[in-house]
Formats: sequence, structure tokens, C-alpha cells
Amino acid sequence: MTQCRSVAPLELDAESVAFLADASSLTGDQVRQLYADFKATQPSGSRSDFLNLLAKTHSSAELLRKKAHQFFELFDANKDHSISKDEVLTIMNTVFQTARDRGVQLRKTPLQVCEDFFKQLDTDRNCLISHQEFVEGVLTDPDLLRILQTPEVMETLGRWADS
Ligand SMILES: [Ca+2]
Ligand SMILES: [Ca+2]
Repeated sequence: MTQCRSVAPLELDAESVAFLADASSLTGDQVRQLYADFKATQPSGSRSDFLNLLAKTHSSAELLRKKAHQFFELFDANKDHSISKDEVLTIMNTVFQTARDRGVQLRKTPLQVCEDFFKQLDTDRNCLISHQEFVEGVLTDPDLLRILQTPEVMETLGRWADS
């Protein structure tokens, strides 16, 4: 008996999985899972459709991760690979001053923002935000990244990076 070859294979061959995992920095299992999900929603989808999808979803996640990393470096003024309350507060004070100079009304104080920041990001509650806590927190809460990208914050952080 010969196998029916007109049906698109549900499984990716090992070589394709290895290639995609390498190109996307996903694991082989993640690639297989994504492909299974893809075939479940688009049974007639071609392999190149899948590649496009992977490139699109993956590259935006990667970009977000890079951005989060850059923000972490800017906050970590003393470069000890963790963010302290003092570091956040120093930046927030300047951010708030810049905002006030522009007549922007702010409902919270720098200290409140700092506390919120730690409540949200310091998951192990050791009063320091590690690189992992920061990146994971920002990736799971894109609102946070949006706040970080407001002009006042960007300007303040930019000034920091230059000095
Ligand atoms: Ca630090
Ligand atoms: Ca922590």
C-alpha cells in the first residue's frame, strides 16, 4: 500500500523543526506545537504560511524583549544587574518633574508609581527587580511597556543614558 501524498503532512519533519527552532530561538517542541495549532486552525495552510506567521509573531516578541532589556539597563544606574527602589525613585522624580514642567496632570506621586512598579514586577518580594523579573513583567504586561515609552519617560531615560 502506498500512502496518500495529496494530504499535507500534519507533522513537520525533523530537519524543518531543527531549522525553525534555530531561526526563531524557540525550542523544537514549541515549533511542533505551533505547527499543530496552525494546522488545527488552517487545515489547508501551506508551510510558507506557517513560516510567515512564525516570523511575524516571533519577531515582535523578540523586539519587545530587546526593548525591555534596554529599559532595564537604563534603570539599573549602578549596573549591579538589579533595580533598587532608589533607582526607580530617582528616575520617577525626574520623569514627574519633566511632566509637570509641561503642564501634564499626574494623579500619583513618584513614590506611588515606584511602589506600583515593585508590586507588579518584584515577584519574589526581595525589594529588588532582577533582569528576569523586569523582562518577564514587561512582556506579560504590555501596558507597562507603553508607560515606559511615553515621551517624558523616554526623554528622562535618554538623558540618563547620555550622561
Ligand atoms: Ca542597580
Ligand atoms: Ca525581586
